[in-house]
Amino acid sequence: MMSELTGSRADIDRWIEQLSKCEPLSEDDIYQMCEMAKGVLANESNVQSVRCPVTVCGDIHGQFHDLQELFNIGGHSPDTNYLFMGDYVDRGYHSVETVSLLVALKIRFPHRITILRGNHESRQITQVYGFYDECLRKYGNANIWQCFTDLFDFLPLTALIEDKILCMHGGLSPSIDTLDHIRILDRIQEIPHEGPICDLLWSDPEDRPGWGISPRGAGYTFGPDIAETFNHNNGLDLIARAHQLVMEGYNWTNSHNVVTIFSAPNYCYRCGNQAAIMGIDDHINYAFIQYETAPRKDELKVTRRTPDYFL
Ligand SMILES: [Mn+2]
Repeated sequence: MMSELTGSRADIDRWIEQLSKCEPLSEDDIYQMCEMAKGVLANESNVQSVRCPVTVCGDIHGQFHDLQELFNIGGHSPDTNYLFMGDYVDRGYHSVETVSLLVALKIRFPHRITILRGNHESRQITQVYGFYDECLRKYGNANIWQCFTDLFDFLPLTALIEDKILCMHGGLSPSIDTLDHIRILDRIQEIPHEGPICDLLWSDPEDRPGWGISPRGAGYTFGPDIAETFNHNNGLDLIARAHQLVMEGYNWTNSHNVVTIFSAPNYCYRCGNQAAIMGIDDHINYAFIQYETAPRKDELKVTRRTPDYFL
């Protein structure tokens, strides 16, 4: 067991250096890091305030070398402020290193990086889509998986940039009309199968007006009218979200009320998509930066068994 609960700044810097080489941390280091991260994240709001400038990122899904490419293109932390909208784990080959690095950066630079919860930051989903198996493979037992999934309960559900851009992993919920409805949710729990927390992490925008049944089996689809009304009633310019593969890396929907950002290029090492991040400057002007996959000799033979790109 570790001798103390709180690591020093030197410990965290050592973790970041090790993780930057794509080397997993020891089990003791992970325990210590996750305990520190719980302390940081427990103090954040369900609607975490974020200031400009900031760069907004979508799904990463364990594609560690593409996360490094993202930092090469967007700037390294803490020189660039980042907001990640969830889905750090599953699918890709390096979920452990990816989520470890983002959590280490969060505790080292808590005001420079915001990490939201995605629908894959869940005990149930990670047992099906790769993170659980990867933890077993890399650590020989499920302790690290339990440690991380316990931490995931503390991740904020949404972020609000300069009171104008609302960011979440999935989308809107018929149970939520105002930002205060999100603020009062008790988020420290496994993602429920239904209800407002589930919807924020699972819903998708759609061209058809109104609410619809989601083909994912969780969350809803919401049309341009729903997004327009929500943005108007809450004084918002835009909803930025992730969760869906889009071939250009970003995609406008819902009459420009919603933008989807997806930051895993060549998703699952075979989708052929571009990735994108959204840079927002001091004046809330935004611009998209697209990028391609980074070359990776060690992952050329990796194939995923599930062709379901919905999740
Ligand atoms: Mn997702």
